[in-house]
Amino acid sequence: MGELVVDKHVKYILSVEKRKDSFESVVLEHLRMNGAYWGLATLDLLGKLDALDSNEVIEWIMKCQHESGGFAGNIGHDPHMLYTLSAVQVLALFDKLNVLDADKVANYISGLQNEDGSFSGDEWGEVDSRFSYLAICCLSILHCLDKINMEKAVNYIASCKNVDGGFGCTPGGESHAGQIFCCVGALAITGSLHHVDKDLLGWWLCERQVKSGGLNGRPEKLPDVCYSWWVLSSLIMIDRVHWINKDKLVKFILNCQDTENGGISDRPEDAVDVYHTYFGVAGLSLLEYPGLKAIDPAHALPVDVVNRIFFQK
Ligand code: GRG
Ligand code: ZN
Repeated sequence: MGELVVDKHVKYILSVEKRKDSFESVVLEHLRMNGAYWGLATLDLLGKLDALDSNEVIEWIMKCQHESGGFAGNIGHDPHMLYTLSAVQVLALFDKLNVLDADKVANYISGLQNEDGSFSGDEWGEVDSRFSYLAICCLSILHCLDKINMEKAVNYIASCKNVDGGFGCTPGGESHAGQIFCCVGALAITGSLHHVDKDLLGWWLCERQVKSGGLNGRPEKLPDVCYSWWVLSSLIMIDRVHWINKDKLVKFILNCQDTENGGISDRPEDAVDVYHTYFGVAGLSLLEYPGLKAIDPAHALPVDVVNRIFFQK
């Protein structure tokens, strides 16, 4: 079996960061804040965050902030909860949370909580349990969880639970591994994991492993490297990670590498992208692959960064 080609992946991430006018960058322009988080978190897990000029990144991030306190995906775009969390996560990676007015960001987020405890993603109002996670994770990093109605927020997430033990995007919505990560992550951060039926959900999650060793996001679907994150992080948070075959999953992820030019794809032989590179490396970190920083399954940040946030002044 091949090994993780660390230097190639570092080179790949740095080259995408520089290629701001490439096809991929143009298509993903509105998502750049997300891309920054995926790319920089990958570099940090690989121990190479210092390969990049942090001042330039931080300056650009602050230009994406709106009067409302929320962040956009790029300069001149509209703010959204998704980009707001990515911006806060990248600043946390660089140990630069102090450049933020935390209350201002927290007010933007708390303003998106609805009467039933759910959250909208932006001013247009779409509701999804994903947004509950984004809000709770972001406020947790900013030490501002007291700005929302936590009891209602937790009850809303619990109302998205299904009879199969999984969670959907709204009450009654089909269980999907991505949505399960969001709901379990938010419940973990708020100390509310008693709402999860760990054995039932653990069983549903470990059934996501297919013959090739990879994980899918729901029954009958193809395996995909990103579910190494969505499924595995959830299994870890409910203490059931030993229910899957770790060695086979490591092999599946390593098989999705472009060993020549770097980067990881969704499944073997497909084209690589930054998103799957991040979730592949993050998955390997959860699997304790040697040489990688450990990652926190709930906050989706390296453990040393999370420790700095919560145990250091
Ligand atoms: C900080 C890690 C982190 C996340 C932020 C946005 C978010 C919170 C979480 C998204 C969770 C989610 C819904 C992930 C699923 C993404 C995905 C691969 C969707 C594809 O769904 P389908 O139905 O694909 O197109 P399948 O695999 O089911 O065929
Ligand atoms: Zn994927």
